[in-house]
Order: sequence, then C-alpha cells, then structure tokens
Amino acid sequence: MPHAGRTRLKRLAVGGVLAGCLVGAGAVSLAAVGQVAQRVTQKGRAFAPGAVALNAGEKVEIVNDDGELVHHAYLDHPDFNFDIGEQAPGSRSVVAFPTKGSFTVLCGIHPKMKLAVTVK
Ligand SMILES: [Cu+2]
Repeated sequence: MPHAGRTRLKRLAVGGVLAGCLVGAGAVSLAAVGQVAQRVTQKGRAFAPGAVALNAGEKVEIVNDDGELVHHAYLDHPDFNFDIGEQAPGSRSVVAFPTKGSFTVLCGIHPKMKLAVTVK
C-alpha cells in the first residue's frame, strides 16, 4: 500500500514541526522561535566567547569579524556534526544545535581555535 505509507510519513513530518515549536515556546530565552540565541565572533584567530550554553534547538550565529582572515568552523561528533565551509571576512552563518551534549566547534584553518558548546 504505497499511498498509505506516504500519508503516514507526511503526518510524522508535521508532528515533528509542531513538537519543535512547542519546545521553542517553552524556552526561558526571550528569543522567538527561529531567532539566534547566541552570537559568536571569530577575531584574532579565536572564538569569542569561547564557550556558550544553549537549550536544544537553539541557534548560534558564527561571525567572521577577523580582518582579512578566512575561517572554517565545523563540528565533528558522532551525535551531531556540521561544516559551514570557508567563511569570508564579514560573513555570518547560523547553525542550529538540536542535540543535547557537549561539543567542540573547531576551525579547519586555525587548529587552536575552539568553541565549547553545551546543549541542555
Ligand atoms: Cu579560523
């Protein structure tokens, strides 16, 4: 029954979206759903702040504010990973952290750059 299978998948997808909204509405943060919970800059070959704490599902904006340096933030963890690619000076990327845990975001160009992210 291919048709019934498709309908079921659609219902699951809608349920996931609704659950996401409920989690956002219950958060203590004043940030509305879809807004950025934290801003992290990259300047002087360092993330600032060097550590952030989030609730699951919140987003971090990662800004390259480092003159003429290119950065490349990524996270490689069995539970959650992302790679925003090379980031030109002045550019911004937003990353959502849906998974609880302790993570370290690194820069593919500057190995000493580390951003600790705790997701509760
Ligand atoms: Cu870098």
